[in-house]
Amino acid sequence: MADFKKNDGITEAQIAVHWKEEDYYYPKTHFIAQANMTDEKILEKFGEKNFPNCFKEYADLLDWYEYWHTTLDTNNPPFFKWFVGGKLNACYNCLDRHLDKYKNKAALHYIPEPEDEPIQHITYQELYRRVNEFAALLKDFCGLKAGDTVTLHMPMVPELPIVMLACARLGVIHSQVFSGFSGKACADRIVDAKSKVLITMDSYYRNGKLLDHKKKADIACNMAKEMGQEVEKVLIWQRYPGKYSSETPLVEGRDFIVNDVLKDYYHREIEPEILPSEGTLFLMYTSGTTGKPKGAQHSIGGYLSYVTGTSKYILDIKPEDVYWCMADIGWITGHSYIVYGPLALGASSVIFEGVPTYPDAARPWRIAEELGVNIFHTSPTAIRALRRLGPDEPKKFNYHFKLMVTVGEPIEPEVWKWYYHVVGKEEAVIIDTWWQTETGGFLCTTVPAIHAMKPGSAGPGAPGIYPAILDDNGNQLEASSNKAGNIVIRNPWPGRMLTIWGDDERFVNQYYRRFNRDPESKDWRDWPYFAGDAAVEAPDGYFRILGRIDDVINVAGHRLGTKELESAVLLVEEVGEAAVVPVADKIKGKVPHVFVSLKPGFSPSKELEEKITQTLVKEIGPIAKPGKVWIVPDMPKTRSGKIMRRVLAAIANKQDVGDITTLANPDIVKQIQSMA
Ligand code: 6R9
Repeated sequence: MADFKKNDGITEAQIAVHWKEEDYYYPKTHFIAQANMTDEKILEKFGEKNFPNCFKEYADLLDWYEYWHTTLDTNNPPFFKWFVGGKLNACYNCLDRHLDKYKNKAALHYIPEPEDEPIQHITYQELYRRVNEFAALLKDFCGLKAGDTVTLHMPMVPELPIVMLACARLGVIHSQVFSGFSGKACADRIVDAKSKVLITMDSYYRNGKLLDHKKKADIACNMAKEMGQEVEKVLIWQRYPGKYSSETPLVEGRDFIVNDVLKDYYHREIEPEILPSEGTLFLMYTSGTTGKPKGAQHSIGGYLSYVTGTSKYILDIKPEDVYWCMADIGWITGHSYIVYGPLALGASSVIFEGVPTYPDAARPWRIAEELGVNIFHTSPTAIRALRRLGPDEPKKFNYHFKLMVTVGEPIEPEVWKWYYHVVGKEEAVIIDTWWQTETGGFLCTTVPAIHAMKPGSAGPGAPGIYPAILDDNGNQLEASSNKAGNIVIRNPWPGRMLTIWGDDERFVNQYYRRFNRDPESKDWRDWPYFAGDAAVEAPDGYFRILGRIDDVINVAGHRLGTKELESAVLLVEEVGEAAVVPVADKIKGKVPHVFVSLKPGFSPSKELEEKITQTLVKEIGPIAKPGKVWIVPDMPKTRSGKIMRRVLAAIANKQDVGDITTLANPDIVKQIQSMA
């Protein structure tokens, strides 16, 4: 545990908080009249004196084969366990138990990108049947059983939740890799998860193009093999059943077309496995501060309780709602709030292929009108893009949202107001939900029928979540201090990951070492969860999130580790040193800027800049495309030789570089500035 790296802490810019507080907005009575949580008494149940039993409220929304004997086990902090002794199955809770009442109701509405392809409406009965068949295939054709891992590299198609739920039925741990990620990124995750099976699709649509996705599977398998992990079977779904739509040939003995193999499993039913609450449901990889992505390992009982409870009380989902979350299922938002939470409640959840602004910026509103969507969930990046490209489009469509969500990054009050007035037509409540891959579900948000909204501010802790702002020495900053600091969660909660897959030490170091008061303590109060975000608490107890304090760049709501990007840039032969810094961007929130110095004998050129860009796209994915590549004569460095990323970030963001007198080569700063 000695390798704990103290982060650079809160920057000066973050400490001084000078903004003007925004006005409050209030939920309309028609919303309050129908909401799932309107009674402040329920909220009071989540008060600190009822911890941890308050979370029984969420767990009781599920069906358990065996009830738990211990709500929260804190014997081995920070490895907290929830609902210990309880037995359940996540797939059973999302499907089987709804069949009596809802078998003919849509579980999923699938919207393919091409507008001339029909929307599919998949009932609970059909989803149940398809999940069972695929579970039979996983069991008998692949020999997978509870506790095994499998990697998915699937696009936004209904087959993705089908695969996830089939895994959950068997207790097989799924690890879905965002489809936009490269074959290399997929290989890293296959190796870390030790998966022997990869499930993918031949092709999918994005921005009007049918992309050959199977070719990434070949790259992933070849690279994984080089790293010592052999993928024995690749299961390939067809985007158009009956037709293989990829240029990439099948590999004999390894590759199988799911749509063909599945025929042997038609009409099969598989009993759901009876699994322990603290068993693992899935892995979700997220970028960390060192190069290697970390697999957030989520539990069955705690996670499912938490996402079901928050879907009910915060998203206000009811079975009769049409709920559309535009995130990709390859990110945590999609796992928690497209698949598991909504389906556990028997809702109708929309799955959307493509991007919100293609073929035009009216696309989301057309869909909302056609499907009667009444709950809408997206990110500030999407909202900014829709606002820029089609500011008046929402008015032309006849839809009515009761609730809208923003998640993934801080939202500027101006953008929030457009969302409220134009998209929400002043009818919808907005919740700004702050949380992370690691946390499973919402941490800060308003309860929509109870709390007033404040643009740009996430809100108080979610029910049963007690956040606090600590300075770098661990002292709590009072709400009235108007000072930014490290946001922590003072208590454990059921949605939090169990650990980092295969790396308990990194889990402790990353999230608990920073503010732990006593490593021997068994009292949860001594183990605040360190989120790695800077935030400020207003006097009303609302938290405003300012962004990451460590070196993770949040591009359009997706986290990229600077170290991962730098490692990729260093693959370019000419590059001697690389530093990647986040730069503010009007649309995406942040984009990476790449600074490189060249090896001797090479000189800067446009071609080389392009080569670096292409390498990042190839190694990581299009999401990593840099806003600018700066080929600099030298990096600003400390005397001990460390690259001063802070100075580079200030230059790229056109800010004051601050004190540079401690640099080994202060003159370089002016030279780099002159390149801006
Ligand atoms: C759910 C998700 C987590 C990081 C998080 C923070 C940023 C998320 C936010 C927000 C301001 C919000 N973040 N929601 N910042 N306001 N409502 O996005 O998970 O991909 O792991 O990212 O995103 O910086 O630490 P993940």
